[in-house]
Amino acid sequence: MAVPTFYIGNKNYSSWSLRPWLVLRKAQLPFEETLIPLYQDGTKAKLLALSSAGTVPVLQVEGEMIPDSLAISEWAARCVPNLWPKDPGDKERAQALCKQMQDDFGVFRGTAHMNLRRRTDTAMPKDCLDDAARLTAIFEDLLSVHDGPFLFDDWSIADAFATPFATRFNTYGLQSSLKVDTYFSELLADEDYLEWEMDALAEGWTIAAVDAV
Ligand SMILES: N[C@@H](CCC(=O)N[C@@H](CS)C(=O)NCC(=O)O)C(=O)O
Repeated sequence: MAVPTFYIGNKNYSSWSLRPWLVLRKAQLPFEETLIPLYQDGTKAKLLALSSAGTVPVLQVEGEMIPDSLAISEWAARCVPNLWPKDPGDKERAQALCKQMQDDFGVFRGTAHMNLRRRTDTAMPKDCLDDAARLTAIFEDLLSVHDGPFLFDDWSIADAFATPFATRFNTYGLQSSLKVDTYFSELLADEDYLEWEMDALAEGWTIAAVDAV
């Protein structure tokens, strides 16, 4: 099989790209990375040439284009074992949580954008903080019933999906509980994440509206 090509957005800003990138790394599946800088002249045409969704990430496997971060993660989980929790109930809960992390928490995601370079103590609006608190309450519950250090004990795709949220707590100086803070520290000390972050810090592209938050 030819090495898959993985199309991603800017590492500083593209939370959707970070998630399956971490999954592919943990799966130790080889891939060639192609980065498409977002929101520049010609970006949308390049994205639409990859898939009708017109977004990144997209994984090209042989002739097949797989758009969507969760679909790419599911593809990786079909290739190698143990990317989802072993316990069937936990696996279902992890899959549902990933879907929720994709679709829900829109106020938090849309206000406190992922922006790895940035550190700010700008006060975030109450609805954003409430949305963030709703998410951390879910993490707190999971961390209370498992032994850690991850949401379902061993690292799983759910932790890849939680990682962009952890970065937002750093960027915007948000508070959470000791248990959730410890979990976020674990995610942000991960060697694959740190490699992604190093690349992000070296990028020259900026998205003014996101940097202005
Ligand atoms: N549901 C998709 C969402 C992907 C998405 O919204 N990607 C953003 C990048 S972070 C994008 O490509 N935006 C460019 C655009 O919409 O023009 C997924 O999970 O992969």
